[in-house]
Amino acid sequence: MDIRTDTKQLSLHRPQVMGILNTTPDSFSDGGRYTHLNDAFDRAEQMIAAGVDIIDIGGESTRPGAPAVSLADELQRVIPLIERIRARYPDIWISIDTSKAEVMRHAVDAGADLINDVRALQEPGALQVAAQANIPVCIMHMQGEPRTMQNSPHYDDVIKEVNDFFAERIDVCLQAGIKKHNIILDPGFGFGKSIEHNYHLLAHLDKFHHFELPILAGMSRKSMLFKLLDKAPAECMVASVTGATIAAIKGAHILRVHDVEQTIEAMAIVQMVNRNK
Ligand code: PT1
Repeated sequence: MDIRTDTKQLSLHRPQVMGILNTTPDSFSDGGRYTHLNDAFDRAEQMIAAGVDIIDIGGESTRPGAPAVSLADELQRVIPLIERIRARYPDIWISIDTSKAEVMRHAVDAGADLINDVRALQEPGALQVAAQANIPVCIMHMQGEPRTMQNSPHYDDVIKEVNDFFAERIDVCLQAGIKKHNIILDPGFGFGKSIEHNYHLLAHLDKFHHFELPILAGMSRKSMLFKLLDKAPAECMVASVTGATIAAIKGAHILRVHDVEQTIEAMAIVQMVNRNK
């Protein structure tokens, strides 16, 4: 299994690490736009030096309760950063984490190789932009909207409902002209799910392999880890690497993480175990 663009190819025979590069302004730092861009670029360089496979750039926070972001703000946060990374590192995979068709379009023009959409291309125009771009797209399951999704998540059967959602969205994507080999599936850890729902999904992650599509998993520093441990998100590195490791053992192909260096080490171990099966 692999993912491809016209100019790049990424083999998914060993788990691939997607490093999170957040560009949402930190309320504790009042550095200007330029400082912010420099800091984000420095972090991208660190991740590349560590051997990251994909850099995921997002300008809208989708954590529980996060507010919406305007199109202008989102573009201003992500586009200059994509351009700068692309100019300096032509070969690194760049992913754009957005739901807005306009952001997708500009990001692809600036050099993004993958569209990562937590709203699974359900916003106006997104399907068309993804089809036109002809690059891999990650479609994620979410119940509700980030602002309210954790209020009272409910499922009769979370595996079945995520499965049904994937089946329906794959159908819609194919009808819009997106190629099957460009679709990546993500169960959406933390998106309208209780702690129990999240661990049930992790325990049964292999139940999504029948689509024969790559699986992306993102648990890094999420409440399913830090609430369980009664810690702050930033103190959950070991738990995050453990979550990524379990997902990889259950066959996840791409792990979306903050702790790139540590997760790369863990994935080297997983790969050796897989090779000796
Ligand atoms: C994800 C993901 C994402 N997560 C993909 N993209 C976030 N494909 C952003 C919490 O419970 O899993 N897959 N883009 C971040 N979202 C969250 C959600 C962060 C929940 C934190 C929590 O703490």
